[in-house]
Order: sequence, then C-alpha cells, then structure tokens
Amino acid sequence: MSSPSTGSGNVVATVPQWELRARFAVSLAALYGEEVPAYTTLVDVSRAVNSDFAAAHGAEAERLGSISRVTAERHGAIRVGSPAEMTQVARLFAGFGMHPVGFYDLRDASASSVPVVSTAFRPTDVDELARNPFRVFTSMLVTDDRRFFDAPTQERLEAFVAARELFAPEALALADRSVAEGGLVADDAERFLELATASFALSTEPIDRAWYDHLEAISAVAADIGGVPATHINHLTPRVLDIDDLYARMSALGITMIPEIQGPPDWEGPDVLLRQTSFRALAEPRTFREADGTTVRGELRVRFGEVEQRGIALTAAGRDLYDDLTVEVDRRLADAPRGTTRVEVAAEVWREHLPQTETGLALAGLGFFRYRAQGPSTGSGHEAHASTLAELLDSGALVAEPIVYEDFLPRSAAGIFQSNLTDEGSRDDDQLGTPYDLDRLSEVVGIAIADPTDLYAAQQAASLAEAEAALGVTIDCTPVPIQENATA
Ligand code: OOG
Ligand code: NI
Repeated sequence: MSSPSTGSGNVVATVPQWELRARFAVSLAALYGEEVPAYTTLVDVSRAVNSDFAAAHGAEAERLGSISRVTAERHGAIRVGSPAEMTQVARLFAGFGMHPVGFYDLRDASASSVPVVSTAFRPTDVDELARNPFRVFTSMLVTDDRRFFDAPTQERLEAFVAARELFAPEALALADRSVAEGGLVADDAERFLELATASFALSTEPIDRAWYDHLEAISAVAADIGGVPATHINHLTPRVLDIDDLYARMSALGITMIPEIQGPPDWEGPDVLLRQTSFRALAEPRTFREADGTTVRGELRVRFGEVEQRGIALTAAGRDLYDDLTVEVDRRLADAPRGTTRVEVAAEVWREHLPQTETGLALAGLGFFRYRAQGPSTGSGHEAHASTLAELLDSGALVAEPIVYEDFLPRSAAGIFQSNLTDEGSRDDDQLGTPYDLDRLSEVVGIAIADPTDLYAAQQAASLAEAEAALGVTIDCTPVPIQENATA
C-alpha cells in the first residue's frame, strides 16, 4: 500500500496495525497503572521473576518466547452488556489487528453466578503475533438468561445498556480507516490511541446505588457490567516464566493472592496451555447516587491483578486429554486425605498420563509444534519417500519448536472470576439457560469467530509442508501411543 500524503505534499509514514497494537497495550498499561497502583508492583515483580529465571536457565528460558517478548506481553480483560456493544468492540479492536478467537461459556464453568459468554480479541497471523501478541479477553452479559435475570430485570438491563455509548463514533471511524488502509497516518494514530484508551478508563459518573445493589444481589459481574455507565479495563495481565516464583514473591510482599494457581500443575514435564493466578480485587473509590438524589463517595472491589505463564498449545486430542485429567484430579481430590492440595494431586495425575518431554508430546500428537528442516535433503529428488516424524526428529533432520498457547481456559477464567467475588450471587438452575456456542456468538456479533485449534493446526501443517519440500520426504505423523514413546 502506498503511503497517504498530506495536503502539503509530504509523504507521511503510516503506523502499521502491529505498532498501533503495541502502543495501545502500553497506553492501557499507563492508564491502568495510574488507576491501580498495585498493578505496578505486579509488573515490577514479574520483571524480576523473568530476569532471574533467564539468568538461571540461559537460552532454555526462551524456549516459549524471547525474554523481551515475554516481559512486554500483556492481556487485558473487559466486559460489555449486549451484542451491539460486542459488535462495536470487534470494530474497534479490528483497527489494532485484533480479531475474535475462541468461545468461553463462563455460566457453566463456575458454581457462582457469572452470567457471561466470552471470546478473546488477538492477532491471528504468526508474524503479527511475533510483533506484538496483545490480546483482550472480552465478556458479554447474557441478559436473556432466565437462570439469572427475571423479565423486569432483563428489560431494565437492556434499556440501560442501549442508552449508553461506550465508544466515541470518531474512534470507531478511525478503526474502520485503519482496517481499510492497514494502519493510520501519524496524527490519526495518535488520536485513535487516545480515544480508544479513554474508552477503558474507570468512569467518574455516579452509579445508581439501588440499581447496582439489585444487580449485585444476582451477580457481582452483572453489576460491574450493567450497573455502571461505561466499560473499563478489569485487569491487565503480565506474563512470567515462573508463576510459582511470582506467587511466592507477591505473597512475601504481603499481597493477598487467590488460594491457588489455576490450570496445569507445576511439574517436571513440559508446560502446556496456561497457568494463571491473581491478587484479590482492591477497594477503589467510586461515586454513588442515592435514592434521595444525593451523591456520595463509596467504594467497589471489582478490579484485580492477574499474572500468567504460557505453555505449549494442545491439539484437539491433547485438549481432550487435559479435560479428562482435570476431571480425574477432581475425583481423586475428593477422596484424598484432608490437607492435600489440588496442585499435588494434579502433578501426580499428570505424571501418570502425560509425556515427560516435548518430543513425547509431539509424537503422541498431543501438542502443536512448528517443524523446521535442518541439514541436507534426504530425498532422491524424484519420488518423495516416507519417513516417520520419530525418525526425522531422532536423526536431527527435523527440529520441533513449540507453538505457544495464545488463548484462555474457561475453567481458569471462572476460577479467577470466582475468587474475586465477595458474594456468590444467585442463580436458578431450574430455568433453562440461553444456548450459546462459537457459531451462535459469531452470528449474534455478526463476525466470524475463529476456532483457536484450527489456527494452531494450520501453522503446524504449513511448517510440515515446508519441511517436506525442503527434505524431499513425506512425513508420517501418525500419533505414537504414549507408552511406546515413553523414553523419548
Ligand atoms: C475475565 C476473567 C477471565 C482470564 O485471563 O482467564 C480472564 C474477567 O474477569 O472479566 O481474564
Ligand atoms: Ni485475565
């Protein structure tokens, strides 16, 4: 694309989408750090954890991402109130090259009252991810779900949400321009960043106390979405290389962490998917309007600090196994002696069922990898012969680099939501819930939501095709049962 020119005839450099995205992450961090000072502590501790880990582990520390990428990496979380608002979020984030990926139903994943369905906006291209992987977990209130909201509450919620404006029309227009032109000229970029960031600042407008309380009795999350006049960044999450170390250091600083690290356990085998933990939501000053019309200062606890450690993306088979193991952990934990922790049980279950090495994960067809040919072609150049993945990895003709999991885990998300609720809320499970899945949410938002497994599978397949061409062989990737590659 040619660079747009100014009236004076000067050519102005276009700020590409990845740069808009990187600057967006930085400006949201500045906003959030100002609003929630504990976030700054979390970022400082994360940075220390990462540099100590890198110093102790050398090049191996960067296997799942360079230290500079990991230390700069963040995800955010926001919550909106209707499909129309979700559609606008999609439009805004598209300007930053962030597209909806994955579907998470947190209504069923949690025991307490969390009436939302979610997706995550993130770059989907390998190159775009490498430049800046900023992602935002985005939840939408399901106002017509009768397990949570009766008809009058639904009606009032929908009217309340419909009457507010989350994003300045100018911000959305700039987002559209960024999509059309693959970026923005410098002045527009500046303005777009300013408006987009401001949309996620904590609103100072008074909150109607009675309405907020009514919603909070049903669900604290519903009150945070439909009881206030604007959306806001709920948390920004730094990535660390050693979440157990982070947890210990934060606790030592006297910061109250949620009781457990969510997701896979700490164990000696490869890290997969995502491990997360958080500190409890802090009281923040907010303004309320009382029934008699007076405004008073009060406080709310809705925003918390979260941290994550990312591992290898799992194939559909790997993910099924992960889900089965999670159920198995729950089952064993129920029978375990008092005082046994979930993490202890999980580590034991994992040792029994998961390969101990990355190669084991690759050969069993459980993890996603990017394969790279190394060394000279082994083929005759005429007719490609077949080799197994195991032979090629063993001989060193092929090397496997892990594909990092860029998405989220519904159960962990529910665990994080839940640990930060002061109140369970209320739900009536005799009522029928509004059915939702990836396709239905896509339809409602009017935008195709990508299936994360398809994205990882396409990356792996492309790398295999390239390796096959380079080596002149056909690679046989038939999964090898774990028992047979246990020594891999
Ligand atoms: C989102 C909670 C989920 C994660 O990282 O899984 C989440 C929220 O509290 O709005 O952020
Ligand atoms: Ni999060």
